[in-house]
Amino acid sequence: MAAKGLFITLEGGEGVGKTTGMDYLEQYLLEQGVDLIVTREPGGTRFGERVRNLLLEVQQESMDDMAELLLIFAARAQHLREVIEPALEKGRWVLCDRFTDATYAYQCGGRGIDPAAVSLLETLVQGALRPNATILFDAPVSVGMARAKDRGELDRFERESNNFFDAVRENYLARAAQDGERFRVIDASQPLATVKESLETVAVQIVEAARSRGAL
Ligand code: T5A
Repeated sequence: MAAKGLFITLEGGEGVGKTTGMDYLEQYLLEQGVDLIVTREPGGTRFGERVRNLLLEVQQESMDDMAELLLIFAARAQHLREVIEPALEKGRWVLCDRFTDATYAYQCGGRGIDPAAVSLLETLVQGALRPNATILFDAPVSVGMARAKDRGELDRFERESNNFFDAVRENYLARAAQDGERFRVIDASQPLATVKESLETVAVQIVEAARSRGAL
């Protein structure tokens, strides 16, 4: 049976440079001969992209925090069954822009939902599947928000307060500190060239580890 692929997630607050970093990482891994797919959350399927629109669009009526959480996991269930799990089974690597660490950071850190509720849904929807490696792009909230604002109209999350985003960042950093084996933290406040260098160091480590385990 073919070896299972690697599941790599990119995380971080608003506008920190995940999408830019993803393009760079994808290019690097392709050059190393990795067979991969790139996807994102919320989204990644037709159903998930519709849920994404619901979650990100600015609405007249407020969205209940639990409704938001369940929508995120509904999109995730579809994404796992339709895209992520089949790719991993075929031995392909999956690069995903945000995954369940974002739910802990935003819905628990930001919204104040009990992490036990997220943990229950995580087990229900994902079973034992967790990312093999997670790259956390970390920058002060003011840096990420300035980049996001430069890009134009802010979405429903981007309109949250600085306190909300400080709590998101703290939650991410605490999770990274608890699981140093899975997380690699990159200082995303640096100029793009420096961020790319850090990303390359991380990518080399991931590829070498995969080669030494015979997974590549
Ligand atoms: N969400 C998601 C939850 O609440 N719970 C969940 O479980 C999940 C999965 C998704 C939203 O959903 C929420 C979180 C989010 O609010 P998103 O589009 O994935 O939205 O998240 P965003 O952070 O909004 O993604 P962005 O595309 O806005 O930000 P990126 O990808 O981090 O940043 P990027 O690469 O687009 O860069 C932003 C700008 O900065 C420049 C880029 O050129 C770009 O213009 N830039 C730099 N400039 C200077 N120096 C650098 N080092 C730079 N790096 C990038």
